[in-house]
Amino acid sequence: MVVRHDWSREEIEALLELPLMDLLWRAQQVHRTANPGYRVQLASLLSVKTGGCEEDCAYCPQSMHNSSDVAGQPELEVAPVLERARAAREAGAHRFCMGWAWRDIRDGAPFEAMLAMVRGVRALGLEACVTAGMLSDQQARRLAEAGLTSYNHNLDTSPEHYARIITTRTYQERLETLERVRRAGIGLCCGGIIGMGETVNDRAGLLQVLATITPHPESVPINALVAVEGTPLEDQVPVDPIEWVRMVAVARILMPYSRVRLSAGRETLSREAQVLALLAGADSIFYGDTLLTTGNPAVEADRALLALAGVQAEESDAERAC
Ligand code: SAM
Ligand code: DTB
Ligand code: SF4
Repeated sequence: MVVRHDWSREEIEALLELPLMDLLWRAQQVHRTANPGYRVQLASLLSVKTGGCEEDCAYCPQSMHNSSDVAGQPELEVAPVLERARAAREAGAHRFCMGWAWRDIRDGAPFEAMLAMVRGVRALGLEACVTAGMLSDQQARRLAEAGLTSYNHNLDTSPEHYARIITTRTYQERLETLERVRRAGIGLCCGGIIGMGETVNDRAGLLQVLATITPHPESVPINALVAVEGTPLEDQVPVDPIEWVRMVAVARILMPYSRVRLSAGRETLSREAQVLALLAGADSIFYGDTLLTTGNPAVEADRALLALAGVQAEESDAERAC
């Protein structure tokens, strides 16, 4: 299969607007070639540092610029985080993702604790992912040495729509963070959000930036906005589930070997829409009843969803060794 990095925005917009049956057929062909076992990765999330963030991301309940109910809380310590990682592994997770509501990573004790968490999660046989804002080359190198599998830093939307969503950090700064992660040899997890008032052309613009990153990000989270009270986006109309499926399908076609992860927003999506998203080529979900601060489907519901769709969860190294 040819993997391209030169998609134009027009080509991508045309894919987003294909008749649904044609789009699903194309996505299926790519997906079945790239992932013949139809394995789905289960990734559990934990917010290590919640709330009180200096950035003004319009969607985020953790921003100090917004008046959501999320109160700033002290950071979790290493031992309880590893306890949660162990529990996630017991529940069947393959990757454990940890989030910090920071503009950028702070050196000193909090960073040393982050490194200890990464080492501990890896020692449990799980993939480790961190999302904590911008970082320096030195911090990226130390995270790589600690065994970090992947760093999540999203572009969120198109370069044009971005300034309507975030003003305290530029698109260019985000791209530079992604470069630092790559230079350190850490896997890249980078995606965005739909349902923030963007046009189809904006969605194509986001996908174009992602699909021209060489090599493609190893994982691409597709979030549907969770419109949280107290954020400037609290009144956004929920995204049409079929548009969410289209976004997943086009991400799959453009980035055949990347994990396309169904991220925020699944709690309010029907079982049928989620099955359609799996059909469209999604091969990962966030697994566990909370994301960072908002809800996610229960573990039992997700197990039932995978069984219904007839797809298997990826096994962790620990399970494989058994
Ligand atoms: N502070 C770090 C950062 O911004 O990179 C890490 C945490 S941040 C919460 C991770 C990502 O979660 C954001 O980039 C955004 O894409 C997603 N996110 C946050 N709030 C969301 C919401 N209400 N709905 C959908 N996605 C959301
Ligand atoms: C991503 O793209 N989505 C996840 C993860 N990466 C860190 C976070 C979703 C957060 C949804 C809002 C909340 O729970 O606070
Ligand atoms: Fe802070 Fe990240 Fe939320 Fe933006 S998305 S306000 S950077 S925690």
